[in-house]
Amino acid sequence: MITLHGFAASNYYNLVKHVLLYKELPFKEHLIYGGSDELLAMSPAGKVPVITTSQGVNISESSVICDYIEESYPDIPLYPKNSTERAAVRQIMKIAELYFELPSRRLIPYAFSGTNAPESLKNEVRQVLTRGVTALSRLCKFSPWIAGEQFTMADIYVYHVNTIVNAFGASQLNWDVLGDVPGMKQWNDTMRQSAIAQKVEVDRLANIPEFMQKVTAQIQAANA
Ligand SMILES: N[C@@H](CCC(=O)N[C@@H](CS)C(=O)NCC(=O)O)C(=O)O
Repeated sequence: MITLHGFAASNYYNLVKHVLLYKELPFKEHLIYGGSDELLAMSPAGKVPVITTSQGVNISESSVICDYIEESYPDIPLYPKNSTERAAVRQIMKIAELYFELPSRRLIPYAFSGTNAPESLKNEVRQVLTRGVTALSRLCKFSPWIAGEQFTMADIYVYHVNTIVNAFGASQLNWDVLGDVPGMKQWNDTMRQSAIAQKVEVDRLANIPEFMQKVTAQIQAANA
């Protein structure tokens, strides 16, 4: 059985969990936070999530884990059979990661410490997010799923990327980023209503108090 290591406040953790639940695979969850030797022993960059496969092999990096799960457990597929269509799905995922997720994450330290990000940083983040909005507006179909008729890995991936865009990019910049990608908000709402997304959200909310305690302790230690 797969073990999923990490914590439910992490959107990267949640997207892998969403994939496992969608594919109806049995798995165990092991609560672990960043910064521990135990995590470093499994995840070379010390990042969450990491999985331990049923063969006892550790794999980190969420998109790599998603591909591993798809290749090892193809019964409920999350990628199209056709390689060109698969590339289109992965292109959406990569663009969402580079131009939505990563710039939004740069604002997290300011949101957590309750300070205002410098205007220069906000401008940089705005520019990258604008590129993401333009690219995703060109690529996403929402007919009804993000890459077209088939529900794919990109639906799960971008849905969880969007939690970070909303929580940090949009809120810190006072900009409804998702609203600028035609069709994205409606699709995001549909995704949010799924039974799996609801379960993942319940677990996320349950983990937030403990996660925030860890974050606060880290901020205090850094300022001491
Ligand atoms: N590229 C990684 C990023 C994972 C990541 O940044 N995880 C965060 C939690 S959301 C983490 O482990 N943070 C702890 C740290 O950086 O020490 C992936 O796709 O899995």
